[in-house]
Amino acid sequence: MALFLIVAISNTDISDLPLDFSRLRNLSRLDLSFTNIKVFPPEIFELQNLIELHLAGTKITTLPKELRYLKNLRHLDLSGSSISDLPDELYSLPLETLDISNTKLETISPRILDMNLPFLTQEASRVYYYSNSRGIYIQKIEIAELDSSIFSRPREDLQVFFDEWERSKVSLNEARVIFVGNGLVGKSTMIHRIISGSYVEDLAETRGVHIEGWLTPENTLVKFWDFGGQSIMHSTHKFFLSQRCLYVVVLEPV
Ligand SMILES: Nc1nc2c(ncn2[C@@H]2O[C@H](COP(=O)(O)OP(=O)(O)OP(=O)(O)O)[C@@H](O)[C@H]2O)c(=O)[nH]1
Ligand SMILES: [Mg+2]
Repeated sequence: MALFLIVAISNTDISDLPLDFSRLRNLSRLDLSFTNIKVFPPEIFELQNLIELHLAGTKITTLPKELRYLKNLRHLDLSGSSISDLPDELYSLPLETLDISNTKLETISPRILDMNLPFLTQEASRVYYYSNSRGIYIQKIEIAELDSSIFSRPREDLQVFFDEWERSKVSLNEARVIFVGNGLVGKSTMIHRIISGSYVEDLAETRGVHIEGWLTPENTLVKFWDFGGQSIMHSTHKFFLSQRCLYVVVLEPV
């Protein structure tokens, strides 16, 4: 007989779980939202049948690596909590919903893309268990190291962004040169001229962003980021603008 055990002690003053709490081996849903809990209770790791865990509005700042023991966890609600970092172990859980809305993270790992879940900006229903709301809820999220509105971009843009972002964290003998400007002003032609040394007419219109590498005689890899200039692309540019790169704004061909 399947036994579903649910414990909801949300909105209470508790700050720890009782020691023998871990004996509730069949617990499937645990709601500790808006309690005074400040540290992730280690008793939870024993609850290997846990499917849904709510820690919304708690003062928990970090999730321990032991999170990986919760092999059946499908729904994790961290909304409005004090969480500042997500451990890599989180990304190997079989999560169907992750709610990190209203949180302030210092950074976020590109591994969040491995979860293969859509990013959702609406408010989450608090009853994930009965709903089919698969996704990562990111309403009002703030991430210190990046502009969180990047998550509204298509997945391919996100992958390019995160790949480059990761690479920029290690010291590479590399430079980044970003070409922006309206359509048909000669951005791609100029890049082609620098790389090949020749002027070629009528290159194809650039769609999205095209990255081309050029190894200088000094052995520095210069990466040219060539943005499509159609106005529809302009809203994408800001996600790729960062410090430590050279910008070339192309105005018109002569
Ligand atoms: N006269 C003149 N034409 C140029 C020059 N550079 C490029 N062109 C021509 O202008 C057109 C557009 O050049 P592209 O390099 O594709 O322009 P782009 O800015 O990359 O355009 P998008 O990819 O649509 O954003 C092509 O027909 C080029 O041959 C230039 O210096 N002088
Ligand atoms: Mg172009």
